Amino acid sequence: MHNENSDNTGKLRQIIEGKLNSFYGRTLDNASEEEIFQAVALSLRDRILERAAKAGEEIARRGMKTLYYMSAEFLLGRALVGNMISLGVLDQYRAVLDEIGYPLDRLEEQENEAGLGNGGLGRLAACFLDSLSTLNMPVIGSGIRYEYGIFRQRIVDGKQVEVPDDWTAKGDVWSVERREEQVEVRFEGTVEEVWAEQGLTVHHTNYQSVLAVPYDMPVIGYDSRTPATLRLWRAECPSFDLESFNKGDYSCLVQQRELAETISKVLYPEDNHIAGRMLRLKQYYFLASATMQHMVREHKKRYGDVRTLPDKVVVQINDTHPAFAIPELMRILMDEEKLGWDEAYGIVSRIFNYTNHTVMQEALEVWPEQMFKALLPRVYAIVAAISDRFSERLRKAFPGDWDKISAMSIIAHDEIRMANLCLAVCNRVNGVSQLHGEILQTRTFRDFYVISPEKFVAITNGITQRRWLAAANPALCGLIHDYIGGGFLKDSRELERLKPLADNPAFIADFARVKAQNKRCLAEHVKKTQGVALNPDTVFDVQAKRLHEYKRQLLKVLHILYLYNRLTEDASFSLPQPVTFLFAAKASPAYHRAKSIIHLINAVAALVESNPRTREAIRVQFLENYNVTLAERLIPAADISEQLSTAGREASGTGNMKFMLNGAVTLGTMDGANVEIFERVGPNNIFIFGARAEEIARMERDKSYDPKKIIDANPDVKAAVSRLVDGSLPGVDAGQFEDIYRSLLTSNYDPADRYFVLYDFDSYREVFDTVMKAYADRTAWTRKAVLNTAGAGFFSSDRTVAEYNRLIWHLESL
Ligand code: 26W
Repeated sequence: MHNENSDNTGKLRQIIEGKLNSFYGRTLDNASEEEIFQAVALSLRDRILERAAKAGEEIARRGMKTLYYMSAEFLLGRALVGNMISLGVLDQYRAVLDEIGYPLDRLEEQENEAGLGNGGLGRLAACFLDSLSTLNMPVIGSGIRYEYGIFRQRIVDGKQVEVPDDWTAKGDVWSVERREEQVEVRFEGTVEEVWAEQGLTVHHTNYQSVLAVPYDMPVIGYDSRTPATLRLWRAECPSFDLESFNKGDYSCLVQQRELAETISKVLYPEDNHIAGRMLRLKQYYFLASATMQHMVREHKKRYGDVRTLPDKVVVQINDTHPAFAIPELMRILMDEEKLGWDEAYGIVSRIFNYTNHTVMQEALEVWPEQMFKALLPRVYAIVAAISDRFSERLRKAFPGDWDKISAMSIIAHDEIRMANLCLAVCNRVNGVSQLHGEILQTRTFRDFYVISPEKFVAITNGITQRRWLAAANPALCGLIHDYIGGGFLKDSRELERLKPLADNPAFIADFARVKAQNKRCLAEHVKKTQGVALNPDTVFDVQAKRLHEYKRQLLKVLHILYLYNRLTEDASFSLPQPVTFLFAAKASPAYHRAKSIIHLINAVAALVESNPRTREAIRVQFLENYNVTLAERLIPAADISEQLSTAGREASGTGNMKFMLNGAVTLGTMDGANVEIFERVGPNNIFIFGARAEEIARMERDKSYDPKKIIDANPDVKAAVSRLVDGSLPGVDAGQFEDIYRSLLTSNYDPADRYFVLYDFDSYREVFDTVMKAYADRTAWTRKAVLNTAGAGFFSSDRTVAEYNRLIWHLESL
């Protein structure tokens, strides 16, 4: 055994050295740490690509159906350790890297994470690829290879500053460029329809061409024979056309080149809000067209006939952003493959499925009709035709009900509504938690549910336990492994076997020790990166997610101000133990109120710090630059998981699942997947507060909520809110937080306190009190933590993906 291991490490060392030699002309002695990282990564990529080659051949040979998972975002994070775990070579690599003097924990810092997403939707796509590969299902993820991912966040004087994220600055070791598979994407120009004997011919002239060049990143799941392909498209200018060059049109050419290359330049950092920007429209059509051209080309190469497409492919579109794929496939089938409308539509309507991720009105994607028409004349004509036919259907379904017909139309009021297009055409439409699915059917898309109830499904989100337990929390993973074996990595339901261990004192002690260790690690990391010392012996109470009003970071801030007031005014008031409130969140750069809330968090942190009595009891720390890599350190160190969204607004949440899996106890509203977490852990192991979704909906309907009444009736709320504007926050200009204050109390075009922060305040305060008392009984608390980990099996993305497969995709496993 010992010999075999040292043989293996010897071989592995040779392989890494070989990569150093052939790629960089270096040896282990003179290579830089960066080169070592690249060599190690390349050695892993080789293994993955070998499996991919075999799997690809087998999939083609058996004629297996393939899923195209289309998404404008894939929030992958770092790949190094995850790939080692998936390939089952982590220990081997660890040993070799120790031996050559580049311990893995240090080497992994060489990798810039691929942050090609904003938050939940993008990270979900990444978890799905891991799970699909783990289940050996054929999948191509299709996205955009943004040159700049989500911005890096610095905090300067308490305020967010955005820094460009040049994630490929050191190259991109994992990807394979496939230039020979490039396709051309056409924008603008004029379209002419010519009817001749052979049928319709469409002439598109004077268009602008952009090249879409694919970069394939293999993503391998745990112990998988079938790596997923993540195909990311990069926009390039077509090669110089000599004629215009000679005509002296040089500057025009340079302009066009720039235009082309801006398409994949940067990820839009808005989350749950969409402004009708032309460049964004270009990005989304670019993705759609490249993917559909590639899909049809592959299919024809393999099977010859586009009519069999629905037997061989299925497309899932991750929210509406890739929905241009629908008219684009129509275009290809009609204009290029010469099918008639009905036949083309029959194919398209069997292929596409749409996942909705938000009920926030401002996130529903609509495009100005004129912009759309000018940019995509042919695709516009197809959408208009789909829209006309759908309207006819609506007139039959709802005769005379013009309001309803207009609300459901695809094109109306000079706008193109992408969700309505998806609802009209797709085979299945799904919500991402049970509650969210219900809200889609009964409210958001109620009228669509009336005409096509069979389309609607709800599939609760999930997360991959490989990344969010094995990679992020090796200590806890090891502990679980020692007690119940490693089966849970492939079959998450095995985590249930931890349940009886909640009453095993040895296990409880081990579990608590791991948590304490993770808290120390986080504290060390924060010390290193931000230069501040956290006390790991305090409770770590964490709210980490995008900054958005509906997620109600503000509720927590007001509660901290309340605690500050009580601690400074009432000598008899105390907390059972000191608490560190950790916030981590990026705000969209144009979302001023969200940025202001970040500033407020930092101002409140300074206020708490300025007083000796409050400083002892509580501490507020904002952690810079929340991304996948930070999440992997932060989540394993959390005691309390704050999930405070206004009930009915958070479609699912997936952070809630990551915290739960890592033994944090949820303090949250009955929203999104929190409802299902509650059902799985039971009322003793979760802390629920606040108005339920129906109550909120009722108040919204009858406009009965008036936050002023709450302020007047509750002096604690009043005192906390007053702090926003009474000049008592240190280092803050007068009027700085006026806007936040007004958002709570004044209605202008928005209702006052539209997210019911003050309404839920008292309920939050009460439950926080209960949480603090519960935490004081350390054994009882750890028991709750264990039961959370034990109950998290359901929330594996393996289960989610299996459900999509059963209800929508119908793929076979290799
Ligand atoms: C185009 C602007 C834009 C960008 C992103 C609009 C909307 C989005 C996403 C739909 C926002 C998002 O990430 N939604 C989150 O999706 C997660 C995965 O399903 C859910 O768990 C979260 O509740 C939901 O907010």
